[in-house]
Amino acid sequence: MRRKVIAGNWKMNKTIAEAHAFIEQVKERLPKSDQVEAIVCAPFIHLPLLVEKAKGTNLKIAAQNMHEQESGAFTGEVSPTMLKDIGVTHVIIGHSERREYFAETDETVNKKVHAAFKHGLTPIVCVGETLEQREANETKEQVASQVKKAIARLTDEQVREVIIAYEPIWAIGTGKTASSADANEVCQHIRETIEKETSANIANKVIIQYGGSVKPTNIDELLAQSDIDGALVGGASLEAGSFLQLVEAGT
Ligand code: G2H
Repeated sequence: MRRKVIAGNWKMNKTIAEAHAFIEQVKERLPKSDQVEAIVCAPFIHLPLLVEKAKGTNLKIAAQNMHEQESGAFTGEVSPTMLKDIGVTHVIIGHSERREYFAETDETVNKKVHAAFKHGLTPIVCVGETLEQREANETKEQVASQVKKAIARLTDEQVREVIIAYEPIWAIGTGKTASSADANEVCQHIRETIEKETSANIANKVIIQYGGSVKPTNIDELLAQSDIDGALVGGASLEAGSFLQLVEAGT
């Protein structure tokens, strides 16, 4: 039985005061269940505060991106060494917004996934198809290709720890969600792809999230699917009450 993993992706939102208010409201009210893992993926500047405030709670704190190198002349970037140093546990890699606006490729995603493991961070790897690809019936092919390239040259033990977030690009922030059956079909295909690259034993342990306009009103149906083990949530994770409802749905 796989645990459920609910991750809130704040994207480029919140001031320090807002981040502070959120964590104060959330930390005491998180469900005490080992069946669900709650993660907040915040902008870099909020990470030290959130890590500090989340101490002693079940809440994990994640970055939304990182550079693949440990240090050096990369102006404006943040390294895995720095994230590990401040107590971050997870990092989103290859979100479609990074791929679209910051030229991230399957190759950079793979480098970052390796760097994450090297530094003891758990990668949440995002994959998903565009509307054009969906309409051309290329969803499974596209997603399988992204998954294979993301996990290339990892050990089986590392693949088992990867979290995959399936986010159809046309469903992100648009209010459109893939039907839970459609989302599950793609998540199943991701698991089969991982099985072919590793083994059934490993593939059955990998956490696969769905993302794209998830909210308290549709999360139950998504989590009830056989191969959806959680959610990566943007808009609906920004407000503490809504985030708590989403986490509660995983219990
Ligand atoms: C997809 C998701 C979070 P939203 O990007 O990663 O955002 O829930 O706002 O569609």
